Amino acid sequence: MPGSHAATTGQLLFEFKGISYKRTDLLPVVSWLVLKALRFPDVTVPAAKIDGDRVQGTRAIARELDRRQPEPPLFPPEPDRRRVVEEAERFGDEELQQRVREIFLWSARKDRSGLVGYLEGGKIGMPHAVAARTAGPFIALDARSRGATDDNVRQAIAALPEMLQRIDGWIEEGVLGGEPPNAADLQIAPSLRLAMSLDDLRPAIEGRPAGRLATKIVPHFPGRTPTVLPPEWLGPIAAPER
Ligand SMILES: N[C@@H](CCC(=O)N[C@@H](CS)C(=O)NCC(=O)O)C(=O)O
Repeated sequence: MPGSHAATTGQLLFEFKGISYKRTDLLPVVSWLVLKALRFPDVTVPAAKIDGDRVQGTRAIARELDRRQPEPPLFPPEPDRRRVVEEAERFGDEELQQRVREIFLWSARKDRSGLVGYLEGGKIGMPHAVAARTAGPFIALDARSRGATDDNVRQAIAALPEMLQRIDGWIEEGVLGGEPPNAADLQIAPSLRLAMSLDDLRPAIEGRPAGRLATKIVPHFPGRTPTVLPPEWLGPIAAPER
């Protein structure tokens, strides 16, 4: 769906290469069945059919697009610099993306009032308001299957300061935030933007280099979730008292 951070990375990768694509929007959980029916090996998006080949996962898509169309490159040519960008990309995929997913799914399950916004522009075969109103069981199932438990979400929030520090550090070192962006920029920015769509997390992100980079790469990210997390969980990202 339009508010999926991983799917946004998929789109950014095609757009970066200037390769046209047709987007199919799928609601969470329904997507599992559709992807299985289309014979994709896994049940996650982005999942792309490129000239008939099935390529699934943000990192696999980045490499496949680079292989098919080397210019503009998604990775620096020097092996040492490429290694660092690949590590930042891996962190974005395996750590940041999942932590943000846990916090988002937990929050969306608690308060579905903002859910309709994450469908903005999506063609899902039914009115968005109806999808949002009936999303409860789907969000609950998704949250359970993706480990959005109280414990995991508390840990995810506690891990945020270090993750943001790491991203700011990479920006300072020039690993991220260069012009043009690289695969790690395109991987990390949508996860930060999804995090910033949560009123609970935005204040901790928007004013720092990580937040500015995310907004530059993804100027508009759909959806907004009101404050819903227990205040005592937010201690690790609370603004220091003046
Ligand atoms: N880390 C992988 C997986 C992406 C992923 O988990 N995507 C989510 C959407 S953000 C998904 O397909 N979820 C299916 C579901 O949980 O229902 C990647 O970057 O491609």
